[in-house]
Amino acid sequence: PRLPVVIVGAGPAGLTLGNILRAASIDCLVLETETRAFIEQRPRAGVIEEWAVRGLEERGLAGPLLARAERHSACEFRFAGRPHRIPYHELTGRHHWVYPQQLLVTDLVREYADVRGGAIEFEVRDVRLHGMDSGKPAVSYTAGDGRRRLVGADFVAGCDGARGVTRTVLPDWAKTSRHDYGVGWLALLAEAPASADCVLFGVHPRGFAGHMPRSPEVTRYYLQCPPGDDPENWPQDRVWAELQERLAATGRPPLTEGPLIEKRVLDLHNHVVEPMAFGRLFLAGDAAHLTAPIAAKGMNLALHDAFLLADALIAYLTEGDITGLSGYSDACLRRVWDYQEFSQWLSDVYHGASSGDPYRAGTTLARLRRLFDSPTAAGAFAEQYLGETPAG
Ligand code: RFL
Repeated sequence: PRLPVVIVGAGPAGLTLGNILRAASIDCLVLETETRAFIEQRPRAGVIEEWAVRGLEERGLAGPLLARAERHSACEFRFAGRPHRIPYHELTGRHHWVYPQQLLVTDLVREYADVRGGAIEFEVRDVRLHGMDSGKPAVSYTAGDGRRRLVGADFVAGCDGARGVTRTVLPDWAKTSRHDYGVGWLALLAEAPASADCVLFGVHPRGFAGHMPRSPEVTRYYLQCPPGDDPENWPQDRVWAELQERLAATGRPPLTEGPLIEKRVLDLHNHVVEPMAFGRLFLAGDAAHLTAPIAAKGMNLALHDAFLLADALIAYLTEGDITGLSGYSDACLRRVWDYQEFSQWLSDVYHGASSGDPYRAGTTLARLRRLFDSPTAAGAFAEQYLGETPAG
């Protein structure tokens, strides 16, 4: 069999792409290593930028999100025991939408497979790409029934995330740029309601701490820790004591504690693959660029790529217009690099005070003062935080 598009990976990038292609009556097949139940329950991101929500809405993919997501208007830094609110909606007219990634994935799978009649295979193994720079590109994989299959595909979308395989067929001349922050974050999910009406960033000499509301029952927290630290070093009491201390601020109540239902250490690093395309292969999302959760950008970039790739594939497959595909990598990478730069800036703000380097601590303090005292600086921050940048 031969298909116009095979999509490897059923994350936000792959499923968004599949949905848009199906709406244009383009046949595709999504291949996913995990089960449907697993991807519908995998908790990760939670923040979606307003332009991305608009993009989903324009493509008929935001129904449940618009009904259930919370809109946030501000974030708050906590520094030297004091709260500093950045009212980003007042500054830019834009919001952040809080909607757990697993709910978005659930909505997208349902729409793709159950409503738009898209083909999807779960629990596949050993996906391999063949002849991406030839006239006969194909994908082979072991299906759930154990049989090896070979599918011809005019185009392959590599949407298989940071640990995927599609990226590995890029030729030697493709460039991977890496940045290691040298910092670990203990990523936590607490069965507890949020402790504030917004995202909190604790910049503290003991290390960064973050509070990210997810749902009425669950809140994500982050605690800076040494890279490679063992989550077992962080029993419940220690976690809450550190969070309470790093996020304390006068006039604000203590955090609402609850059982920790996820506890894992992330070593913060980023990478960017350039170009994001090779022959008939087009990468999208984390498969092409990993962004540590510092600025909550990864899922947004995955959606941005998926919108551009879908439009480009539709233009080519329905009208023979190649311009979108030719410009795809450059168009994605503008926003990717813009967000990389912001993540680096924000990482310095988060981690400078605890770096042990008095020079970095001094420049961090200067950045924070500017952010708190200058409406112009706060406005520029808000623009980048919300992704409303000229790069888009
Ligand atoms: P995904 O979501 O990783 O999906 C890839 C899919 O491909 C499957 N797969 C394969 N399938 C077939 N063959 C193979 N060989 C395969 N290898 C893998 C995987 O099972 C999976 O289903 O990539 P995608 O679609 O590019 O989406 C990217 C986002 O998931 C990611 O950027 C975000 O989760 C990052 N992120 C955040 N992003 C935000 O925008 N806002 C946030 O608040 C935010 N918080 C986070 C995050 C990531 C986190 N972790 C766990 C790294 C918080 C955390 C803790």
